[in-house]
Amino acid sequence: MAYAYDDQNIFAKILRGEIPNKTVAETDHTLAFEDIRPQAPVHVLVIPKGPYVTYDHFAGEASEAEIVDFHRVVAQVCREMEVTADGGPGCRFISNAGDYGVQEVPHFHLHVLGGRRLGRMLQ
Ligand code: IU
Repeated sequence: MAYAYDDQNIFAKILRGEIPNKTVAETDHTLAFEDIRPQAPVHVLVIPKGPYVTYDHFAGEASEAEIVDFHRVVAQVCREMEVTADGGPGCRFISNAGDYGVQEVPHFHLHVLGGRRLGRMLQ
């Protein structure tokens, strides 16, 4: 079954400029902005501008330019927020997908969480 994209989701509205956001970084293909309910001192969401529902949807169907750009923005966000693990304190990347992943917003987004020591998630 193919992914169906709902263009009324909240991140689609943010991308269309219908809802404000606190932008951290923006390129032609990618937007990074602060999460409205931060779970850590640094909590940035990185989203592609294209209509992708989950990480696997994006990774499978986006162009190489979109995929490379997205990941470069992730790296830029980590540098700007000073959460790289390269001599810095480190961070966590999370992307929830679908029902079992408890995804709230059906537009692919990567959470970048940092600024405090996070609890262990996977045993
Ligand atoms: P999830 O991975 O889909 O479960 O997380 C969605 C995130 O989007 C969550 O952390 C919310 O706080 C965040 N968010 C937001 O930043 N702005 C919004 O208007 C809404 C949700 I709705």
